[in-house]
Amino acid sequence: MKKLKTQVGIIGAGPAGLTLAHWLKSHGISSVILEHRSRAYVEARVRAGLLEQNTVDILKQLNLADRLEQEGHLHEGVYLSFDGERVRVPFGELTGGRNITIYGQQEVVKDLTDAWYASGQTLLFEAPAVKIENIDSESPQIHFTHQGEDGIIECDFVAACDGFHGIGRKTLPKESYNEFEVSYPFFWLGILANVAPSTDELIYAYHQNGFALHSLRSESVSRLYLQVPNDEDLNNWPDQRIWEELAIRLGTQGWKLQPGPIFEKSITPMRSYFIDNMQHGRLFLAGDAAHIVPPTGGKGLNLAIADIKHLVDGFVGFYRNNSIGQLEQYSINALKRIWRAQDFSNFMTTLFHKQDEHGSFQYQLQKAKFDYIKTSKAYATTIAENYVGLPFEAFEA
Ligand code: RFL
Ligand code: PHB
Repeated sequence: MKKLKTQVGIIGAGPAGLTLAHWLKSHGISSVILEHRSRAYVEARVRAGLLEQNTVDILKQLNLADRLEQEGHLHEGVYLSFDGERVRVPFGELTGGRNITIYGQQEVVKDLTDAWYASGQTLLFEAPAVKIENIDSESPQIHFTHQGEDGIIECDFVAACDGFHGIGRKTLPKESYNEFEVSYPFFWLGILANVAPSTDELIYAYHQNGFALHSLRSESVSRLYLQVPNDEDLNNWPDQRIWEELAIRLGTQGWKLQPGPIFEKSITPMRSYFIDNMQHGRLFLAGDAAHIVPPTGGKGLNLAIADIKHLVDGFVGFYRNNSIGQLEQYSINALKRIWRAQDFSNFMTTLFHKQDEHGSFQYQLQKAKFDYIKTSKAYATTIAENYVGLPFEAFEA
């Protein structure tokens, strides 16, 4: 039996778990990370690309942003398109200079993993946590397996950063939280293609055929998404059909979408989910383990990092200032932003996806919102400040 001892036992080497580990280390608090999957699998998993200002600031502050600063793309605005009419929402002038950066989630994960190993710390890949015990005591344990051997982490606290399907939420006593869930009646088909982006900033589009999004990863790699029916079969979408449909939905006068070789294709369900308590005893949940938003606002990874800020405040209070107060307030503090992000993600999803017949009452509401963005600086500001991410002070009542 492998036995490890640390202050905070972390389950999951996604953005939440890795950021927590680094941030704790910067305060002299020890942790060990367990990751179910292999390093190759985690580093190849294609997901988010949009980093909020707060996320970039945190990674910079932790000295983890060298490559992000070199290779990430700063975006100072976003294009919104409706029935072929495109408007730009500028971030800088509406938010006092806050922006977003495009940099792949798996690149963040690579950078943080490299830096963790470079500083001689422990992260076990292919080491699933199988059980969390004694969370009501002052010395909880995480049971795991690694290389055919059983193991145990003895720690002061367990941080379950283990994503939507992890064991953290399953360990939380059922009676300690309420659960909220909405499933949308459409999926996203996402592609990565070896072609220069046909846009300098992201384009979100409503079209009578459905939603489309043009994002990017680099000067030579484009990331695009299409709204497709629930449970759609990828086989119905050969490359040519994808490019044709993207060109129709994103189209506007005088603009052309450049197609190219697609090297990754996947389908994602669209869901809003969260629980209204993220802690019990010595167990704390962060990131997708506690909440999922539909990706239309680009909030999931950013919310995960925001949770970590509150959790670090709590652990620093406990270890450095001998106070449990902040830790006890963790869920309450994190939930303020989670509610805001749930609302914004739902807003962006319902504004740009086809939900009812083109021309229906629902459509007219969507169009009324789009027209209002064009004419009202106040409305555009609301969108811009949520999109780039509200500063932490905005939630301090
Ligand atoms: P993760 O990234 O899922 O990491 C959890 C890790 O825990 C491991 N794990 C375990 N390890 C040990 N023992 C166990 N028992 C374990 N069970 C699970 C898992 O293998 C995994 O490595 O959660 P985290 O850290 O909370 O991060 C959340 C983000 O990954 C997620 O919210 C975003 O990817 C969502 N998202 C987006 N977020 C953004 O902020 N901006 C975006 O532009 C954006 N675009 C997206 C997205 C998600 C998408 N998909 C595929 C769901 C676009 C898409 C298409
Ligand atoms: C992405 O680049 O993958 C991306 C960007 C913005 C979103 C969702 C995904 O809203």
